[in-house]
Amino acid sequence: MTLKDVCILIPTLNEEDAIAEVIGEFRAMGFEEILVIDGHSRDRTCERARAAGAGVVVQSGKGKGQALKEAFDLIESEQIVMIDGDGTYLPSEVGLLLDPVLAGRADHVMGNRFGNLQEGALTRLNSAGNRLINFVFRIIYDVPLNDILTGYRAFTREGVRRLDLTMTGFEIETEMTVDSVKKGLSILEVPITYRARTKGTRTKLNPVIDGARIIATIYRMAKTHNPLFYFGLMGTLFGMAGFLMGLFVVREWLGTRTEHLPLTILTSLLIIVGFQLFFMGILGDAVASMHREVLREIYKNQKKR
Ligand SMILES: Nc1nc2c(ncn2[C@@H]2O[C@H](COP(=O)(O)OP(=O)(O)OP(=O)(O)O)[C@@H](O)[C@H]2O)c(=O)[nH]1
Ligand SMILES: [Mg+2]
Repeated sequence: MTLKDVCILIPTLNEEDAIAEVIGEFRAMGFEEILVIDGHSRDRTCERARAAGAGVVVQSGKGKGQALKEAFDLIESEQIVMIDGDGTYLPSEVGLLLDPVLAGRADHVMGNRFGNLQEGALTRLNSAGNRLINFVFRIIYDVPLNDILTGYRAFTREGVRRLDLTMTGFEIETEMTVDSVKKGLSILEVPITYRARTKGTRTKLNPVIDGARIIATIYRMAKTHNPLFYFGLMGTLFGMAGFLMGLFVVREWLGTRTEHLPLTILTSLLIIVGFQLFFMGILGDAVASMHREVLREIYKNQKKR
């Protein structure tokens, strides 16, 4: 196994002030296969990346997710490291991520930015948003990961091939993490450094819009992984609404003998729908566990062959 079997993958969009240094550091360490997947930068990112010794492909569509998916299909190296092109991650820490993959100890290694989060690297809003998102993830998926949105990761190509990625934007990291959990890849989290972006570069991430999209993705993907949570949450909301309305109806009747017929019907409907959703969750849960078992068997057999 040599560094020749490793591809360094860097998505970029207008990162002319940072990209050359990121590539240069990897080249200095002996990495030869460096692929920049560019999102139609309007600055000199592509020229600088080429001059620094990387292969450059301009993505066919839009968004970081679309870029990464397109790049994964192009890469033939056995191991893949992905890193942002904005200078926020340290190329010198690549060993932390790559070594476990090379040693066969993990299919997917994730760099935990909270390991060494430097001043100014995350705005207060982004930091709070990240922590909230990780908290929600841990509740739904019950996997002890601390930084599911990290942009510094290493994979085996085999691991990446097993992922079904559909998101085009900044939801891609969520999808990579969640689908790795669903597919049963061996995941490892290692603490890394996260710096403030290189001067002159600008974020493409909108904390409110992208944050909401990410939480929606986590919840939506729970439908097949944790149906009890997915349907249970909806069922609880319906049930609670029914319960509160019922409380009102009963109090009115006990107090003044006033009957609220339409509200009574609505109350019963809400409670019934709430219970039904809950039972759907229980059924879904059984189906999901059976499906997981089948997948595991199939994968085990594939590996044996
Ligand atoms: N190819 C491609 N790359 C993108 C696109 N959007 C962002 N990127 C790159 O993806 C990486 C991450 O984007 P950032 O804007 O830094 O987002 P972030 O790291 O989540 O947020 P910050 O904390 O603000 O750095 C950077 O290298 C961007 O240049 C895109 O649409 N296409
Ligand atoms: Mg960044």
